[in-house]
Amino acid sequence: MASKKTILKKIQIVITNHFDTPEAAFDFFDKNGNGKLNKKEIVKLLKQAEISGFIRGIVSTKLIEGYDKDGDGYINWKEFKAAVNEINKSTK
Ligand SMILES: [Ca+2]
Ligand SMILES: [Ca+2]
Repeated sequence: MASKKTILKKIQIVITNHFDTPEAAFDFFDKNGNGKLNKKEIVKLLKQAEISGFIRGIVSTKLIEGYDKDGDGYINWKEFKAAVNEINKSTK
């Protein structure tokens, strides 16, 4: 199974290589435009990041658990930005 670091690296690549800014990535994956990413939208991001379909479900759950600071079950822009910063640090 892919390590956490490999997964985060792939997410980072999608965000940095396919979008000009993290804002653009967030807006793109926020398909219903409600200003937060739900599990389904995060799974789409993971698909784009070429994370194996077998682990997308569990990885999206872990990401929400790890980065959903206000505990509403969604990743809002502030939480997404913090996650991106953390990922950038951890993959250096
Ligand atoms: Ca959304
Ligand atoms: Ca949240």
